[in-house]
Amino acid sequence: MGQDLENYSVHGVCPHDCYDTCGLELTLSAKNIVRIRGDRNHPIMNGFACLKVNRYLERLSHGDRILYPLRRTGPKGSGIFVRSSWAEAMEDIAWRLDQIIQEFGAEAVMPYSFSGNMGILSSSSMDRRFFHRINATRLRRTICSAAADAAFKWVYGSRMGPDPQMIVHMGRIVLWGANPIVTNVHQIPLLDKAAAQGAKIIVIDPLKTESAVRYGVHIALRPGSDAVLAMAIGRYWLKASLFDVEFVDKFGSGLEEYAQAVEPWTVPRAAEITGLSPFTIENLAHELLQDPPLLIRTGYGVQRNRYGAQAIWAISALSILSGSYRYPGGGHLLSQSDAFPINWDLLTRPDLLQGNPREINMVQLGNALSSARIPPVKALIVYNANPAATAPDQSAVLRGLTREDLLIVVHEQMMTDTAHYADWVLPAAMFPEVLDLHLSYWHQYIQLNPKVLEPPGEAVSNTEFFRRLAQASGFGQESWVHDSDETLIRQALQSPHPWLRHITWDTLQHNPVQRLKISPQARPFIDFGHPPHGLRLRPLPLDNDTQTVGDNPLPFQDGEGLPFQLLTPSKKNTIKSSFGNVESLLEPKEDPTVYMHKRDMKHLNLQDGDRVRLFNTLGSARFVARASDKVSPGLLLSYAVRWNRDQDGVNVNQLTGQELSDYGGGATFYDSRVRVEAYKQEKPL
Ligand SMILES: Nc1nc2c(c(=O)[nH]1)N[C@H]1C(S)=C(S)[C@@H](COP(=O)(O)OP(=O)(O)OC[C@H]3O[C@@H](n4cnc5c(=O)[nH]c(N)nc54)[C@H](O)[C@@H]3O)O[C@H]1N2
Ligand SMILES: Nc1nc2c(c(=O)[nH]1)N[C@H]1C(S)=C(S)[C@@H](COP(=O)(O)OP(=O)(O)OC[C@H]3O[C@@H](n4cnc5c(=O)[nH]c(N)nc54)[C@H](O)[C@@H]3O)O[C@H]1N2
Ligand code: SF4
Ligand SMILES: [Mo]
Repeated sequence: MGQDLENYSVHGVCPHDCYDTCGLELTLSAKNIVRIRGDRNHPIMNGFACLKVNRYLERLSHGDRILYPLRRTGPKGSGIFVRSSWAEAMEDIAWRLDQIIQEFGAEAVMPYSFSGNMGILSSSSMDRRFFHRINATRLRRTICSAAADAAFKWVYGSRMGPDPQMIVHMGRIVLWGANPIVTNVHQIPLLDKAAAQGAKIIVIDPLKTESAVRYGVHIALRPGSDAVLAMAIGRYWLKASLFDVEFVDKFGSGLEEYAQAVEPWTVPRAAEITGLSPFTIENLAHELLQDPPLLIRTGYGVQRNRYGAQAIWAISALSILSGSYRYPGGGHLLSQSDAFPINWDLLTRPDLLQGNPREINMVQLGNALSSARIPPVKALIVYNANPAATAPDQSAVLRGLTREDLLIVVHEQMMTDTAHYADWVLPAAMFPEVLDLHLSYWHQYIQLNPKVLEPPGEAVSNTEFFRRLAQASGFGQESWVHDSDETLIRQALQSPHPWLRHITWDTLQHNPVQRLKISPQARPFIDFGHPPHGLRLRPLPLDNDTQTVGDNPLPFQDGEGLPFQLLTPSKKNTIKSSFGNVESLLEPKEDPTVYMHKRDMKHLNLQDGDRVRLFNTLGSARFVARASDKVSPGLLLSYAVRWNRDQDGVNVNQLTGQELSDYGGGATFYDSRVRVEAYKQEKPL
């Protein structure tokens, strides 16, 4: 704690779904937070947070904040509520859940949550215990990274990578489907340092992003064609004997099957599919092997399509064939999610589950709510998520959310698009108001977030919400309900794993930021975490064989009169829909914008600033068209995710579908095909 006469500062952790998981410095005066900034003592933040979190005070006391339990009185989706009490809310919800379970069975109850607060308590502790105990439908939390996670596990056995701080020692860095200036801003000083020391940074992205411009070398391939590019490079290396035979012999497996799988992908054929020239592909194949160490830094953009898992597999193969893991800091960095060996079982208590309730993939929420299934979903409990804005096939989702026979409970901080559809809206606390422990999916620090403020009104943490719901549901006699937040953290840290040595509740009190006990020099999968099956080059056992890359020409060609492919990646000043209501972060009266290539605009007779409607068989939405050189012809760009309430009650997810990726059941947001029409006046499609 830093001190001056009246103000003092405490450590906090940014809870948002972002690679950086920033340590923050909260300055308090008379029990109010007066400033939030990046932690000056954290080795990665160096006192800097980001555009969004520098304005956090506005979010903390925002007019949209929900302060009391609210009961719906108007029609579903009208947003008409009256203030109620926790007692009344819990009694009514528990009674209705009980009725539903008696009539339809416990699988008629469905949780829906993702990463509103990434702390382990807020995202997966008491909530999981509650749903396990009642045997509710299990949610497959796939909306973000499931294809990549599954492919990564297939290849390497677990989701780990080199220490991100080692990137400064690399000779070659590939940013593959990642845009760190927007989504991982604390990587930028590290990349800049690497570049200043002579590293070559190559950006592989269909869009000319800010990161592509900053680092100069940009490979603008067609979206969804990464697996083809990576296979062609792998084949080229095999044919020219350019790969690291000794490394592959010692640590790899499945080379023969790999060679068979990549055989069709000659450089000319890959050039046709990727839209790159044969020279660019061959040149890239040579570039990747020069000036090691090589780090491939993949982002999630590369896997939000029907070939997403194959892309990750094929890119991973390059990290193995090049022997990049020989060097400390080299290899493939996508996620560190498995690097934190905490005791998930004690935290989430899968032992409370009886039997084997069905699973529903969250990408298919629309189908789950609006098409017949047995049992039907009769209760939806939403927390840490805003699916009315962020889930694909929004028409189906909104149709489901307006069902009068569906009990919808939303625990939220803000009156979001989803909260509008609720029967009950319950107020949720924000990060300075809750105790939590944070891991990261990028760096290797574990951090404590102490509670420094009382929540306003009657807001409660996620753990407290589920404790109250469990008690109202008749589980008050069971010990799992009564574990305090401190106990939950102590349980999570009960692990014999050497990486967590001395990281305990007590040491975290004095030192809230602690590095896992892994040497930055240790090489993943070589010095630790070596999978019994070796590093797998063997192709993925796809969930859906029809999705083998190359069998299906889409999304590489015009499809069914829908000539444009629409990409909807992350937006600089929001995190998905979070921050979408913080006025100072948004342009005044900012219009929903779609960026187009000027050749396409000319072809459609559009001027910069014209209004257009994008549509496909799923839905439609209105935008302002802007000419941009970020996109190539045939591509459209619109940053996600806006609040529906700011765009005719719908957003860009009107145009995205529920199809799953080739493996791992991931989302395919960036496979969206659309038509563009000048928009003059309202008319039915
Ligand atoms: N400011 C901000 N930060 C965020 C978020 C946010 O919304 N805003 N979201 C957070 C979340 S939830 C996540 S999951 C991460 C995601 O952050 P990233 O991992 O960076 O992923 P995306 O933003 O989805 O896309 C990154 C890039 O992939 C490109 N891309 C799209 N399709 C393809 C393709 O087929 N091939 C290739 N090679 N590239 C492609 C896009 O053009 C984009 O530039 O960021 C987190 N951080
Ligand atoms: N078109 C398109 N759609 C996308 C994507 C895309 O690239 N393109 N990306 C997808 C990806 S990668 C992701 S991860 C998803 C994210 O989708 P969501 O999980 O819906 O994420 P957010 O929009 O950030 O909404 C999180 C909500 O949780 C609330 N919240 C925050 N903290 C707490 C808390 O402690 N308790 C409770 N109860 N609530 C809290 C916030 O107020 C916010 O409304 O969106 C997906 N949607
Ligand atoms: S949103 Fe990301 S960059 Fe910004 S403070 Fe949070 S973790 Fe850091
Ligand atoms: Mo995500």
